[in-house]
Order: sequence, then C-alpha cells, then structure tokens
Amino acid sequence: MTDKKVLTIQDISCMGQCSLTVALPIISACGVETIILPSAVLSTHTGGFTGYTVRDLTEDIPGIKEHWKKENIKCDCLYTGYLGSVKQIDYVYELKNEVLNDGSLLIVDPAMADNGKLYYGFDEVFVKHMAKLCGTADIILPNITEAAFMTGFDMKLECQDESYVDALLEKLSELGSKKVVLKGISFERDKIGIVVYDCVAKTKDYYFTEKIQKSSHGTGDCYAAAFTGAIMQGKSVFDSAKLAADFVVESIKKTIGDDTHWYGVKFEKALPILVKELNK
Ligand code: PXL
Repeated sequence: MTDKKVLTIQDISCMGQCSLTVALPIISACGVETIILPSAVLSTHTGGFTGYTVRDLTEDIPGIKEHWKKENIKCDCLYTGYLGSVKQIDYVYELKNEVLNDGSLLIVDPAMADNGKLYYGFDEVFVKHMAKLCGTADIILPNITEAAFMTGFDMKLECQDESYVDALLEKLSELGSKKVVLKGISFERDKIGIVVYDCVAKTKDYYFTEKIQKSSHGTGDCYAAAFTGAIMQGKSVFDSAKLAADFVVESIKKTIGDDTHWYGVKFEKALPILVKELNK
C-alpha cells in the first residue's frame, strides 16, 4: 500500500513557531509523509523580531525540482504557505505541473497578511500574483485581511454579519478556486469561526469556537497544517476545517499565562488532542 505524500513549500523561520517548523511536525503527527521545500531560511519570523537574517533559496528551487523529476518523486497534495516573492509563486505553478500526481490537491494559504496589514516586505504586486495563484487552487485558506486585499473588497475585521461574509465569499469565488475556507469570522464578541464555501455548489458551512482575546502569531500556519493533515487522512473539507479550528484554540490555550511566549503558540502541547480527534 502506498501512503499519500504532501509537498509543502514555505520558509524555515529557525525560531518562532511558524511556517515549516510547525507544518512538518503537525502534518507528520497526522500520520502523513511530508516533503518540504524551504523557500528561505530566516533566523526568526518577521512578526516582532528585529535584525533577523534572511537567506533566500529561490535559486535552489529549479535544481531541487529537476532532481525530484529524475527520481520520479510525486506527491498527492501541494500545500503552499509563506512565499517570499513573485518568482517563488511562479515556481509553484511549475511544481504543480511537474511533481503532482493526477488528481492531487493544491491547497494555498496566502500567508501574507493579518490584522488588517500585509506582513513586512509584501506589496500590492505580490497580492495580485497571490490572488492569481489562489485562482488555480482546489482549496484556499485566507483570513479576512488576506481576502479583502486579494479581492479589493471592504475590510471588516470584527463583528461582521452574514451579508458581508456572503459578499466577500462571492468575490473570493471569482478568483477561481474550487473551495474557500475563510477564517477569522466573528458575528459576536466571544466567538470566532470559519466558513467553508463550495464555489460551484454555492453552499456555506459555518463553524464557531470560543474566541480567546489574545492575538497570537503563527496560528494561520498551525491551522493550514492541521487542515492539510486531516484532508490527507480522508476527512471532508468541513471536518478538516473544524479539526484545525479546535486545534488552534487548544494551542492558544496552552500558551496563555506565559508572557515570554509572545512569538508563537505552544502547538506541541495540543498535538495529542489533534491526533486523538483525527483518529476518532
Ligand atoms: O506565519 C506566517 C509567517 C511565516 N514566515 C515568516 C513570517 C510570517 C509572518 O510574519 O514572518 C518569515
């Protein structure tokens, strides 16, 4: 029996609990083999540290891809996270064509903005290219900030209503993906949630969890990794979206009370719960 493999492309932030340092352990804990393609190596992430080092690995991508082709290495899902440049987005199209099996999934987490702002180093040009990449995906995982940037629609970060979400989902579906998991929806102060939108059937399924009043770095990456692991284990998009939401809430809860841990969430402590829920 051949098990499914995920290829994930994103950076290694050596310290800071985001991108590959969370994707690899989380997807592995889900029992899924993970091939990694590091797009850059940073000493830390860019969200609060200063003076970090960056080594861009864009130039290494074609050689890695060619070697995989020679070895006939193929995968069943390509999951993209934080990408550092338009050139790296272009390589994603090549990876999709050259190293994915037929019928494989492309999952795109735009990973470029949160809380109303683009992450350091991103601009409108990158946003346009990311929107185009999202259009070729099976499933996209934007938060409200990324969704608003990519569609040019109003940005309403809190206390949205259903008509706002409907309009934003319609705009997102025009980008072209098959499904959208929109994150960070809040209709009431102490609840936060996601909606899974099927762009073809036009169906919507909401899921809400308690909202912990704490802004946490890296939760989008934890979400995307748990979602991808669950999908690869055969869960539905909605069940995967729910599992990932519960996992993020647990990870944030495990971090509460440690003020020195401002740079990420203690997702490691929530992995046993994720695995238990996944195998129920
Ligand atoms: O969590 C997203 C992320 C990933 N990688 C790097 C980042 C960020 C967010 O700031 O800086 C390098």
